[in-house]
Amino acid sequence: MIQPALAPVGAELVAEIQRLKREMNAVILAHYYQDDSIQDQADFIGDSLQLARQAATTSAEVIVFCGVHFMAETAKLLNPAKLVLLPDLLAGCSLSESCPADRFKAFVDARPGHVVITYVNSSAAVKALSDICCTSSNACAVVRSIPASTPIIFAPDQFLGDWVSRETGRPLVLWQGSCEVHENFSQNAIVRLQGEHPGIITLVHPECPLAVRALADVVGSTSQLLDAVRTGKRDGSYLVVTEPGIIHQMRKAAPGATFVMAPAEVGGSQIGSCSHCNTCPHMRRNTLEKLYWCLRNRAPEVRIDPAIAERARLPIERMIAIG
Ligand code: CIZ
Repeated sequence: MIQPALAPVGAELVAEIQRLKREMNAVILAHYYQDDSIQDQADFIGDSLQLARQAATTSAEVIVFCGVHFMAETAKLLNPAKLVLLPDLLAGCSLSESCPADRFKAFVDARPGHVVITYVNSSAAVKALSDICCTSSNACAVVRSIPASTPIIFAPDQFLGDWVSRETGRPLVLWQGSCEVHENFSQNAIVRLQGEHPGIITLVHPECPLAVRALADVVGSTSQLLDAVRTGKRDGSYLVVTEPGIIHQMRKAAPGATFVMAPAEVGGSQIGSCSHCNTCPHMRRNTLEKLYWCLRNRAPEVRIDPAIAERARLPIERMIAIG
């Protein structure tokens, strides 16, 4: 199809997105790390576990996944017959890329007898090598579901794995992957901000290194951090140490509260911190305009090799069954 040169703008763009969505019986799922403007067009906003659950039960014919590639792949694995669209197919994930399937296979093969737990932030090919998946919301529950005598490989996030190991008291064999956003928050800047805002409540994602988690009042997944705001002080101050897209829903949950974004470290602590380097460049590849074109063109579509999909589905279904 030949695209007209320009997408509509402003209110017309939003109206067209909603019209196309209704016309094609599509559901728009958006992750908390998406731009505010995309979250506002979504039918469901959530973390990857909540969105996987939505994808597993939706009656819509088309799933438009506003997130990164592995999340849309999860939706496709759960809905092999449905059209699953991702506004920008290049919206990847540094964590997922830190665990290539061939190297992971060698790692697993070298450790027979281990149960393999894979964070959903991984490719379908890596999930296909796994026994069960987890998200940051349910990682501890998934680890606890494995008999205490069984050794566990946990991949790909070393920092999430370290947190889960400390929370559950279970030793885990960790793949040494990491998320380029979460591993880079500035410890010095967090300490400085805590000093400047006495009483501020520090919310930290478990993909952050131990030294940053040690500064937290609450460590949890995006939905758990959002819950901490929902149930916390309505007029409190919160220091948010995860991708700042989540702040859009936090502000809606507690309009009277103050939210301070933690900055990233640039060039080592001697050089300083950057308040713009904490957004995920991959998540932010999706834009409202690309969402419009993807509905309009019914593309780009997420596809998975059927042989890989067959093996990758089971670990996700096992995770969803754990709840
Ligand atoms: O699991 C997810 O959705 C991610 C990437 C973060 C979180 O904690 O929700």
